[in-house]
Amino acid sequence: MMELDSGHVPGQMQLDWSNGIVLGAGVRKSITRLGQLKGIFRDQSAWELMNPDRVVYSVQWHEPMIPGTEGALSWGSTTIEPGCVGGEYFMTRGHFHAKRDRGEYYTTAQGTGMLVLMGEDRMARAEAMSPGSLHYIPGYTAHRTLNTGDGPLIFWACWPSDAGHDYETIARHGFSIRVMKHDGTPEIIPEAAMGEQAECP
Ligand code: M6P
Ligand code: ZN
Repeated sequence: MMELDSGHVPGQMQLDWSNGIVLGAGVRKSITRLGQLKGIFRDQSAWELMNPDRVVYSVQWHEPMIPGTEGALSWGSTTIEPGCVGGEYFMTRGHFHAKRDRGEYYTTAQGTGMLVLMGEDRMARAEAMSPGSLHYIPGYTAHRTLNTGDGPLIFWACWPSDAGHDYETIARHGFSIRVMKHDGTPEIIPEAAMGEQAECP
């Protein structure tokens, strides 16, 4: 079968919708473990005590065109495992798009979570995620997802293939709000108001 420059083999793709699985030729996959998330969680000493090999989230995606192709779209799922670090839920690294004006859609397939959105002015808000919830992420908006449930959080995403990921800005400045586990439920706390946090129950 013909192979495009992107490595994608044209052909029928299939989804296992509720489990976030992409089936077909040329599916890409990545796994992010705790050890790769230095500086993401607020409580560094709690993070250091945990197993660095523990999987926090995995992504699988279908990218039919060469990454960077203007006008092309990519499609994929993210599965965030349940867990927390120093009272903070397992979450994605989070990013702005390198091409800042590019937007993105998320929709939840399984589990419960929060989508944290933050503009370049650092104004932030969070949207609750549950099966069927649909989330539009406008351009110029950083986004990060957290699993607030006891099972996996699985959501689908569709993004422009030329959006790119700017992780550097988040690595330097973080998000302006955090979502903490407080008495078993999520609580949104401005970074500026964070005090000492309790250990995960
Ligand atoms: C979604 C999309 C992907 C992203 C992934 C994990 O599936 O937004 O582009 O890579 O979530 O998020 P992050 O890249 O911030 O770790
Ligand atoms: Zn994105």
